[in-house]
Amino acid sequence: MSELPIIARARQHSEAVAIRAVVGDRRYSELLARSAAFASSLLRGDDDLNEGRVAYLVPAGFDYVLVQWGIWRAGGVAVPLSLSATGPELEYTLTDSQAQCVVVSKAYGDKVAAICKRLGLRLTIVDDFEPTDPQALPTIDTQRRAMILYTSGTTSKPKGVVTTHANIQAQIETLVEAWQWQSTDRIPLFLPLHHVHGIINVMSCALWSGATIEPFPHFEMDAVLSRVADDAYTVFMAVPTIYVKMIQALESMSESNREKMVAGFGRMRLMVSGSAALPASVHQQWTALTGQKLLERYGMTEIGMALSNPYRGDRRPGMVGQPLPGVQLRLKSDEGKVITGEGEPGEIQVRGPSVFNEYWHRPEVTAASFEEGWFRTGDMAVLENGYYRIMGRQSVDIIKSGGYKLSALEIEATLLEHPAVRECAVVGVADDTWGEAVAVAIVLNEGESLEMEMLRSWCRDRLSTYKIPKHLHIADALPRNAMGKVTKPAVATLF
Ligand code: MLC
Ligand code: AMP
Repeated sequence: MSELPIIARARQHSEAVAIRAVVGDRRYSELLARSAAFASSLLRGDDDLNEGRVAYLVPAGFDYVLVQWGIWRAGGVAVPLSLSATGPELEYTLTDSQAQCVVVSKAYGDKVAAICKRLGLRLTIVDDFEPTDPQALPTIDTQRRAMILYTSGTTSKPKGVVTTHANIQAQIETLVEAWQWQSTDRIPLFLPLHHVHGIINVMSCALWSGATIEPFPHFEMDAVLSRVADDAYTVFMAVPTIYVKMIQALESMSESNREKMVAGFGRMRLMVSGSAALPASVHQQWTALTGQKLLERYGMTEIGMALSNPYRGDRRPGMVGQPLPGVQLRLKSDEGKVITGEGEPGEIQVRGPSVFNEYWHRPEVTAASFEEGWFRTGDMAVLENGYYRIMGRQSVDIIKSGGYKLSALEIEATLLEHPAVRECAVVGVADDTWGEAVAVAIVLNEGESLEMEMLRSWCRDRLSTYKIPKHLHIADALPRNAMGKVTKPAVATLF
């Protein structure tokens, strides 16, 4: 019986340590056994979940992997939820994905219990799961749907990006080859596990390779830096904000501490930055501090990783390199011409086995996002001396903050529910730490007043922290063009 590729790979290194944690090391053999048992418990006597969606709210660690693999081995579609999501955000994802059940770690039970009750969803606590007699697991074709990741964009609410097992395999294999993943690798995992950066680039590439993951519930700077000083890692992957924060921390600590950490970074075989533009100045500062040349790459939920600086060769600050193995990429000009030369900007379009299947139950949106079989990323780039450089995005309504993609429209729709707000316009403004920070210009209802702190505390139950505006401007009117449409570039100048 053929098995899912990631499971078959795990059997090849079953005695290696998969997850290293304070509570004890866990081997691949344990992941294989526990995920099979968990799959049986999800099946509850059925033969196959037949692509039923199973959502889960579990922090990084052994349980996260066993739940994800268990869902896959039972024939389900994995829908990872954000640990920092608010109640309304969780409810939206559970409803939109038509999840049939939710798996949580005990610590997160309270966060979802009431929602599950209201929506009539079965709630399973992974900590309480007791293996029963394992049942036969279904054979899963790799063309079947495997995962739905929610991503914000030019629609008000996030869309579910569906990938098949074959898509995921392609997204992993290209990175394992290009960045020479090895079974001896050790990597910290502190990025959120509802996005590709954490799920594919860090967790799945490591597990595919028989490497060891050291999980953190979120980015705990002091703990991570102290492990770096211990030489705990060979590979490190983070978003630019994390490099900015680490530079600030290293520069403000005592010289003797700094030396230990810098030496730990210097000895790693690979350090990668991605998910947002890495300013050339940060790239250079990092090299000056640690001697490491960061490898910058470019990717997207819908396509996995597409462009990368070379593992061996010239890693150029400000550039994202060349297409990864198996990725076909072209630039299309505003006039609809395929660009063949250097120096002319165009939209990045991507084709190949790593490109997603569809937006969940949105066939028109899926169709509109492809052109002649190429996925339209909405990102602009230019080829310069053989390397691609990202120039920005076509839509002003997409903001990248701390590596998270945010929709200005989604934030505006929420803020419009505030009783004092008559009109509002959300924009991203340049920020040294966050890349972009969320800023909002608001026109108030008559007689109302609003201050930053009042707005922020009102937002806390409704929006994840990183979506909450950092800047507020109260305006008499929003700048509009001759057609009466709000002009966002003009709004941005208000901050
Ligand atoms: C948090 N804060 C922000 C903020 N996020 N302020 C402005 N903008 C933001 N985006 C504030 C909080 O309100 C709080 O303020 C303080 O910062 C600390 O909050 P925190 O949540 O504890 O922050 P921290 O843990 O430091 O988080 C920073 C981070 C995190 C960079 C570690 O944002 C992160 O994990 N980002 C990674 C996202 C990611 O993986 N993206 C990949 C998507 S996939 P106060 O006042 O309360 O102290 C993709 C494809 C690809 O993009 O190519 O990879
Ligand atoms: P997401 O939808 O969260 O997967 O975010 C994908 C988006 O992140 C891309 O469409 C780009 O806009 C942005 N992105 C990813 N990597 C880079 C990079 N190296 N430089 C600039 N932007 C990037």
